[in-house]
Amino acid sequence: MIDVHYWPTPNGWKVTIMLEECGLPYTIVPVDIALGDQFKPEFLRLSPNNRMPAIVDHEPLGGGAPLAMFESGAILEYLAEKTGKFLPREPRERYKVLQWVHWQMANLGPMMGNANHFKSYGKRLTDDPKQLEYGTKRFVGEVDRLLGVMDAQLSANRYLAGEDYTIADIITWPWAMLASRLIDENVWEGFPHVKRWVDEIRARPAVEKGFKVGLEWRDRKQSPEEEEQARKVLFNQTNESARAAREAAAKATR
Ligand SMILES: N[C@@H](CCC(=O)N[C@@H](CS)C(=O)NCC(=O)O)C(=O)O
Repeated sequence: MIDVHYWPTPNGWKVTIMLEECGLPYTIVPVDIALGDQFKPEFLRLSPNNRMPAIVDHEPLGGGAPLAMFESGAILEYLAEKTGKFLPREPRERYKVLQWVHWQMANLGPMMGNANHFKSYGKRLTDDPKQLEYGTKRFVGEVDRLLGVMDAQLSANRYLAGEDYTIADIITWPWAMLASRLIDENVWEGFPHVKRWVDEIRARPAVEKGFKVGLEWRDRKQSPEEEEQARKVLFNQTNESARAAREAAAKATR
């Protein structure tokens, strides 16, 4: 059994979709990132970067004690290795896939996250729209460029790494499919091949199932106090605050 420390966000969906695609049983452990669960001692022991997702595999590849892991890219690569699915073994084909996995982890995910920060969350953090202008332009511009890179690749290939569906698609889909919501509702007009790929993957039953895990938690209306708490937790993190959480975690385990 695999525990998935999870909240329904794009980085979380990567893992639930992969587990559904592989047919592996799993248990969800909710990490409410708005309430600060990512700083709890028991979670920091698994994920020292205080971000979800993280997993604990109780029957790990290679045997031995339960294996804990954070970072969605590492988790998907591990699950692919464990099941022999969605990542070819032959080196040339394997690295074709891994280069797109790393492309997503270093590019599309962080740029979309930052574009969303400036475009949506930013309004909750400042009353001065001028403060948001440069960041919005920079990150929305980068997302636009990255969608163009994907569109060119998908104009010549059914999937990101070629003709087969792989972890490169599973890891990229949860961010890419949000582009019309996070960036612009007409975004697909400029990227028809990405749109074709988004729709094709959306139709997979495992994707539908993985995407729905805990989705209702997102609709829960926050009280004004909870909103204030979420603002503090999510947007005021510093080395100081993270260190305080680490020290509290270390104390709790002594
Ligand atoms: N590179 C990490 C990113 C994980 C990440 O940013 N997770 C977000 C939610 S999508 C999170 O836990 N945020 C909590 C916070 O900002 O405090 C991964 O792919 O696993």
